[in-house]
Amino acid sequence: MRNYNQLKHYINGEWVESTGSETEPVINPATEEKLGEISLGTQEDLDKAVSAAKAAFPSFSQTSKEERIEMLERIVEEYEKRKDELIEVMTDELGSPLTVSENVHYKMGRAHFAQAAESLRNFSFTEDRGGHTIVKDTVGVSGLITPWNFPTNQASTKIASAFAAGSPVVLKPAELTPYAAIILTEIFDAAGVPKGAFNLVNGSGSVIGNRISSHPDIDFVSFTGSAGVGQKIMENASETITNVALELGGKSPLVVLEDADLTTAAKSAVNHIAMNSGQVCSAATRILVPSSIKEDFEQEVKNVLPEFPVGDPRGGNYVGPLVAQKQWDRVQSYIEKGIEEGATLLAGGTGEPEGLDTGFYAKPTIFTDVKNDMVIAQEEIFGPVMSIISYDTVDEAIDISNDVFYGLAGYVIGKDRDKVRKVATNIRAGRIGVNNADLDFSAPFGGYKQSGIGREWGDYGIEEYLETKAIMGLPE
Ligand code: TAP
Repeated sequence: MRNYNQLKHYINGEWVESTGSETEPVINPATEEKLGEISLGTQEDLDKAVSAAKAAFPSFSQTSKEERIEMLERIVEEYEKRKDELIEVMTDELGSPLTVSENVHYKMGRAHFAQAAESLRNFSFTEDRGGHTIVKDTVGVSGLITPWNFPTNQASTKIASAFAAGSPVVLKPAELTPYAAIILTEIFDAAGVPKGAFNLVNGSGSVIGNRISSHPDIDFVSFTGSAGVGQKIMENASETITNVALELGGKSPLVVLEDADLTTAAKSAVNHIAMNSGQVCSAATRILVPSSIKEDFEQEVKNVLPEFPVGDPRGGNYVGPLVAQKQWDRVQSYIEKGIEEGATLLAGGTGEPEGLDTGFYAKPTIFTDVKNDMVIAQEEIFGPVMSIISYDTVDEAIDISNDVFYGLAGYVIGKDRDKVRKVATNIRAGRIGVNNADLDFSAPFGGYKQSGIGREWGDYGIEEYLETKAIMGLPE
């Protein structure tokens, strides 16, 4: 078993002691046992990390495209060497089932570095437009703040894009799941990322996160997490007119069309709330079903539910615990709210699943007869809770899909090409999945409305870390 204690921060190419003495325990959500501790960094630690990144900027931003592609490829090689540990750490700190740790968390983290190298190959940093030349310049020093639900993926997509653009970074991962980022740091070190180009400071959102979003030497802040914190980050960044990218979650619809294969649709719907215990920003949590087939769909959901067993993430189950007691309490309060609001409980409910008293396990919960204005249909629960909402016409399904503050993702399952196309093109969201289409890491990821600002992944992700300069009269 890996020794999880790492009380140092990584600044200017080396592991350094924290200037503070406070530490925070990291808890395994499946066993409720302490995995280890991290240091709660101070403002002084963060300021040192920013100074290191600032000092690295002139040389790192001037590295050639080829040098950066080679660096990203070395990162992929080192990442692959740490496969077993990355899988273990996802299971230990997040409670992710081993298969999900491998097939989702490990693979997504790797994919972003490989994709950034690939996107960079075809990326042009200059464009001659006759009268003038457009130059894409590195934005400067980037501050990255990541959440706990996809520790490898969320950090990797930001870091890969920043490195591709030549931007030195300072990363603050979530306190609940800091160890994946610690392994990533070791990977960058082994891959020869230049001194100061990558810096890691562990600590709280209120101290380190807050300082990142208001630091005068940070030129760009990329944040993934809750809408409330996103708003604070924007406020802080506005003092120095610092650019921000925000990925703030969603309340995504899955529109099941009348001619859909019901077993496929039911499995897909349940998978959305089961995968990662429903702690997924782009999960479909509002399942829109034609009134004419609602009862058949409900029955099919009940039939497929046992295919998603809840329990020990090391015991061959598909649904592990929630990340922490706080998240468990939050999910319970939403389930209570749904019952109070008059939705019909089709499966699950409050409390722990039978026999799972230790660990933060919640019951996969299916509500039906949900009205779109209920709290459980409007707010992001971030747990294994589904709301089935019925509709009569495709236009109504589109209206319901869009009647929410969020706009991160949308999904449609059905056979009629015209109806599928109509739903896919009319949902106001940044990413649409048709008939369980595979993920494509070169496609942009990000939200409309209160789901955020900006796009990550692939060439769109790289653009985030660039400024646009127009030069008139540039000599040949
Ligand atoms: P947040 O509080 O938003 O945490 C996300 C990150 O922001 C963490 O690294 C956090 O640090 C940091 N942070 C907290 N306060 C900050 C501040 N004032 N300034 C700068 N950074 C700050 O998310 P949470 O409490 O973990 O989860 C709450 C809810 O947010 C969830 O239930 C879910 O609805 C939503 N959420 C959405 C996403 C995605 S992918 N969109 C991801 C996670 C959560 P520390 O936590 O270490 O203090």
